[in-house]
Amino acid sequence: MPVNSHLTILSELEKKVLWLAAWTIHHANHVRETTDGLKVGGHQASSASLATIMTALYFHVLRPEDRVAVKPHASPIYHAIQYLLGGQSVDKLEGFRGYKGAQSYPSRTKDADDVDFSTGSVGLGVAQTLFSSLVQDYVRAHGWGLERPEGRMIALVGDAELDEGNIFESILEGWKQGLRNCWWIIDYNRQSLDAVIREGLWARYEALFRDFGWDVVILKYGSLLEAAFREPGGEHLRKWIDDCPNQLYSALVFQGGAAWRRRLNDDIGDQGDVTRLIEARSDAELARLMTNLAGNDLPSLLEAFGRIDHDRPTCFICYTIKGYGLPFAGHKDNHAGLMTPAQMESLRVAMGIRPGHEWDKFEGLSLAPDRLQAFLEQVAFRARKRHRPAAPVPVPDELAVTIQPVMSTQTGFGLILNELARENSELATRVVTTSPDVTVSTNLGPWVNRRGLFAREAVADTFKSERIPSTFTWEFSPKGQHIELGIAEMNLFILLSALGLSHAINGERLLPIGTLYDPFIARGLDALNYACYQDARFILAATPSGISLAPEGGAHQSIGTPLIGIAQDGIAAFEPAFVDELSVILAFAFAYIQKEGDGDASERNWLRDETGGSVYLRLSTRPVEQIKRPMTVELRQAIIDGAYWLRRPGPNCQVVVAYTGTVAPEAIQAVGLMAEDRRDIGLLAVTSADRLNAGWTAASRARERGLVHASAHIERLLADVPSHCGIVTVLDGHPATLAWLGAVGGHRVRPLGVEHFGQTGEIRDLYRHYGIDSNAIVAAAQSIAPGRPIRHLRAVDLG
Ligand SMILES: Cc1ncc(C[n+]2csc(CCOP(=O)(O)OP(=O)(O)O)c2C)c(N)n1
Ligand SMILES: [Mg+2]
Repeated sequence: MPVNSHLTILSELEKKVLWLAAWTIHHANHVRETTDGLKVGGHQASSASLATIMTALYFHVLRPEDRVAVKPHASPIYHAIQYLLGGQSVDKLEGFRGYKGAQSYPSRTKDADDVDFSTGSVGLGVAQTLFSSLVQDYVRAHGWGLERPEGRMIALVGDAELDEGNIFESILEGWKQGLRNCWWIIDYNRQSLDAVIREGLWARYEALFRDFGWDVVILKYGSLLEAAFREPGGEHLRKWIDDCPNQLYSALVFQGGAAWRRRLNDDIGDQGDVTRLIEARSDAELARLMTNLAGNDLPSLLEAFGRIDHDRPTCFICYTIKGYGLPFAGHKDNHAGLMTPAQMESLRVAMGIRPGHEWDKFEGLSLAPDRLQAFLEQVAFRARKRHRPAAPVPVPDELAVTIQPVMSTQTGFGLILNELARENSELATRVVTTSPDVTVSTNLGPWVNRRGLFAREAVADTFKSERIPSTFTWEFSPKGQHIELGIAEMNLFILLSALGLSHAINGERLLPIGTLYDPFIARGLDALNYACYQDARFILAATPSGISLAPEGGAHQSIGTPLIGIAQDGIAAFEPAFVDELSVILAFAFAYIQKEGDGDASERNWLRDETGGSVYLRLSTRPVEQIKRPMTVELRQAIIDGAYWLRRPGPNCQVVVAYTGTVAPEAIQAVGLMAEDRRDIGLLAVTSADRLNAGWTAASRARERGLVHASAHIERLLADVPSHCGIVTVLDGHPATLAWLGAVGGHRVRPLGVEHFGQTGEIRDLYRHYGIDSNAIVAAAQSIAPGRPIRHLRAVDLG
C-alpha cells in the first residue's frame, strides 16, 4: 500500500477524473452546439462507478506491459485519465461523441489515445483479454518477445455485462488452456441499463469463477465502513447492510443522509451501541459512510490489487455505486441520465472549479500543481511505448500445391497448408491455425499432423503411443502451431482477434488462420465485426458453404455469407472456384494481413491494398474439374482484383455469364449449351464480388470528386461488352451478391442464386431446385437476351 501522501495524490486525481468525465459529457450535451436534435448522452452514471477503480489502476497499479479492455460506458473516464497523462487533447474531449472527437466507447482505431481493445458491444472486450493472455503465452512459448516482461490482460466488466454468454464460453476455454495473467474487475454496481439486478448474484459469480480455476477477491466494504464495523455496535451495522436488498440500498444512496438515518433508526435504532454509532455522524457523514463501498474506496482497492503476487486468473468483485459522487447516484433510472446544468453548476462549485477553468488539469485540487504534475510524470503506465511495426514476413506470389484433375477448394486449402507445413520458412513458422472443433472436417488435419497442437505443457497422443492406427497425430507441445478450440464460434473470432493483434499487443507478428463451417459465421458475427473494427489481422477459411455442401444437410447451408463478405468492413472476401486461384489468393492474403500503410486507394483497382485488412475465403467441398493453365502475371493480378474473363466476349456478344465460386462447371456448361444460338458469349469468373464492388464504388466516388479518368477493374472488364448484352449472374449464395454488376455499364441483369434455406438433397437436385444449374442459366439468358430459341434449353424444372 502506498504511503499517505501517495494516497492523497491519488484521491485528488480520482476527484479530477470524476469531474473531467462528467464535464466532458456535459460539454457535449449542453455547451457544444449540435444540429441534428439527437441527444448526445454519454453515460455519466455508468462511468462514475469506475472512476475510483480506474484511478487506482492507471495511476498506480498498471505496468507498461499491461493491457486493458475498458467497459464501454467508462470511455469518458478513460479519456480523462489519458488527458491527465498527456495522451488526450482538450479538442478531442470537447468533441466527445462528435465528428472525429473522442469516441463514445473506447476505440483502438478511431481514438487517438492508445486504446488497447475496442469495446462497445458488451461482453466482447472481456473475453478478448482472456484470449490475449493465451496469445501472449503462445508468443512466449515460441521463444518470441522474451526480452519483454509479461503483461496482465485486464478487463473492466459491468455486472450486467456478465449476462453475455460469450463471456462464459471464454471462461470454459480459458480453463482448458491453462489461463494466466488475466484479471477481470467486475464493477458490481448492481444496476444494468433498465434495472437493479437480482440479489446474491455475486455468490453465483464467485462459485462459477472458482469452479473454473480463478481466484476470486470480493471487495465489498470500504475502509471507512470497515473501521465503523470495528466500533461498538459495528457488527450490527454490518449485518444490516449485508441483509439490505439491492433496491433499497440503491434508493437510500439516491436519497442521501437523512433517509439513511431514518431507515437505520427504524430498523436498528434501538440497539444501544449501534445507535450511538449512527448518532455520532452528521447526515453528510452518515451518507459518506453508508456509501463507502470498496470499489469506490482507494485504500481498499490499492491494497487488494497490491496483494496479487501470482499469475493465476483473478476475478475481483468490486461493490460500487452507479453514479458515484454525482446527484443521481443509485437511482435506477440513471443509466442514460444526464446532470442538469444546475446540478453541474453545483458540482463545479463543490469541486472548487472557476468558470472557464473546467479543463484545467489541477484546478480545484488542494495539492500544488507541480507536485501533481511530477507525480503524473512518473506514473508507470505512461512509460509504455507503441511497438514498432514488425518487418513483414516474406510471402511468395503463389503457394505450392499439386493440383489434381478434380478437386475442391477445401481440399486445395488443406494441401496448400500441408505443403507449407513442410517448409522451413519464416512464413510457415509465423502461421498459427485454430478451429472450433472442426479442424479435421475443414482439412487442417495434415497441417496439424506436421506442426502439432499448442499447449504450455506437452501432452502426447495416447493413440499414437498405444500404436493404434489413426490418420491424425494429436500431440500438444509449447511449439505446436494449432490452437484447438471447443465448438463455440464466438471464441474462434475473439481468439482470431487476439492473435491478429499480436503485432500491436506483443510486438510479434502472427499469421492466424481460422477455419469453420461457413454458416456458423453468423454465430460469431458480432465478434467478427469487432475483430475487424479493431483492425485485427487474420485469414478466415469458411468451408463448406452454400447448398453445395449437400450431403451435410439443409441445416448447414449458408446463403447470406457472400453478402457479409461484401458488407463487412475490414475484411476482403474471396470465393475461388479453382485451386490455382486459391493458391494465388492465399499468398496475397498472407501479405495483405501484414500491410500497415495508410495510403490512399491504388489508382489501378481503387482498393486500399496498402492499408491491408483481414481475408475471408468462402470455400467448398464440391469437387470441381480443374483448368490446366499457366499462371501468368496478368491472370494472377486479375484473380486478386476480383475477376477475369474465362471466355472473353466477342464484339457482338449477346450474353455474359458471370459466376462466382463452385458453380463454375454449371456456368461453363451453360455457355457451351448456348454457343450455337447466341453470339460471342462471355464468361466472367468472379473471384471476389467484394473487391470488385469496393473498387467500383471507390472509382465512382473518385470521378465524382473530379478524377475523371478513374476506372475500376470491373469497369475495364465490362467496357467492351455491348450495351444490348444481357448478364446472367450465378452463385451458390444470395443472388444480390452479383446483381449490382448491371449498374456498372448499364447492362440488363438476371441474377441467379439461392434465396431459401434448408432443402436437403444431392447437388444436382438442389441446383435444379434453386435454379442455379446450367439449364436455369440458359433459361435466364434466353429471357434477357432474346433471339432464336436456345436449342439445348430444357423446360426449367423447379423441382
Ligand atoms: C451487446 C450489447 N447489447 C446491448 C448493449 C446496450 N447496453 C449498453 S450498457 C448496457 C447495460 C450495462 O450494464 P452494466 O454492464 O452493469 O454496466 P453499468 O451501466 O452498470 O455501468 C446495455 C444493455 C450493448 N452495448 N451491447
Ligand atoms: Mg452495472
